[in-house]
Amino acid sequence: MCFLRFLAQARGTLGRHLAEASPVAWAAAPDVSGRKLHLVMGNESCDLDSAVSAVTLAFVYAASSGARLCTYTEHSSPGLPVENRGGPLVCEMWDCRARVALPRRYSPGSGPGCERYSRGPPCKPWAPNVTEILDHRPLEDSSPSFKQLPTLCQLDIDASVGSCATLVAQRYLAEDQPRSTSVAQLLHATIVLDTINFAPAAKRYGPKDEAMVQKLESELNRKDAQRSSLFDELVAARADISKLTLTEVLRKDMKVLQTDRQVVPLAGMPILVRDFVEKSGAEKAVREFGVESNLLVILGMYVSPADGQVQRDLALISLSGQGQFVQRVQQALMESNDPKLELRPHEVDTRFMGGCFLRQHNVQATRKHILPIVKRALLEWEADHACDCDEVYFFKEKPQLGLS
Ligand SMILES: [Mn+2]
Repeated sequence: MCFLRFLAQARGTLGRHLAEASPVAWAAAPDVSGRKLHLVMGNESCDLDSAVSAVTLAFVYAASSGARLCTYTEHSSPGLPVENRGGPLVCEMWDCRARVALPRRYSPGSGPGCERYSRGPPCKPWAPNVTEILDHRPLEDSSPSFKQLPTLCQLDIDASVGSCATLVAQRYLAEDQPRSTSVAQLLHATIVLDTINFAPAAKRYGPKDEAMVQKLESELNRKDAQRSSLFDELVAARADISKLTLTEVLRKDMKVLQTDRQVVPLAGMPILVRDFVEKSGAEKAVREFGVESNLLVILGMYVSPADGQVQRDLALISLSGQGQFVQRVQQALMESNDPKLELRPHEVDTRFMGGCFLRQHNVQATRKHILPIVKRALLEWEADHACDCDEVYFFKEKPQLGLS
């Protein structure tokens, strides 16, 4: 099977199901045996790893399962900014305009078939139909979606690898068929990028990443010496934000932290936040990005094209002026020991939108490390302030009742 033809077919299938058939029509359609719809989803931020893992895994499944219908989409959680704001969300690989925000048109459970899932904690409506999850981040087993996963759902969660593409490469290489140079190239490039080309200083890889890249290179007849020019090319492509608006730069690689009471978007950008906020229109972009959230976390990274040196910084901004809340999260990040982020003020301070801006001197720490620290701080804050609403109500009402 040809990978490009598979992609075209998958896109056509998805388009037909979403554009022409309503969920009602799906529900009414007879469940013809052998016509199951398999969905393989990446996560909402649609980075290179997410997109490549989803499409290549779909290809492997399609060829090995004999499924007549196999398609893919990006994961878009209902209620999150990615889905509703529309516009050209550009990911690292291709223009997402051609893609469809699935949950808006499809009511889960109404269509024939089952869903397969790669990457990320599944969003709630899909969870009961998920048959498999591949990820290199631990799943949140406390989340309601996790509890809805069927008992037979296979979990392939391996935090030791730097790239989810490594887990897909393992599947791809384990079979004799299908073979595709495009698939091997995509998986190879993604692993090289995600592991920062196996840079020892960044330590973002494990033995499995190395083994899979070597196997892919032997399939592609490449030498490992060619990796660094490929890496440079990929880094330059990823850092090229010249065609994006500033809001798209913020959304390009975002994750969303959700608790019962809050939604906190975390942006990951290929430039330092300190440089981003100097650009004209930055404030408008930040407001668009963080509308409806109490807190925005923006992580910046700059890789020097000359020597590959990495710099990182971060910002915490509250659009609703929740200074104490920002301070609490800042404190949690500053005090973190696992890992120590080594956060210190920038040489030149900024007052941009009243936010908190810090250089991160431990450049090995990534969003993967920062996300759980922020989440813990949110939950602690919520636990401490759980009674606030009742108390305010009580004190407002009490004098009225007592005095009148
Ligand atoms: Mn990844």
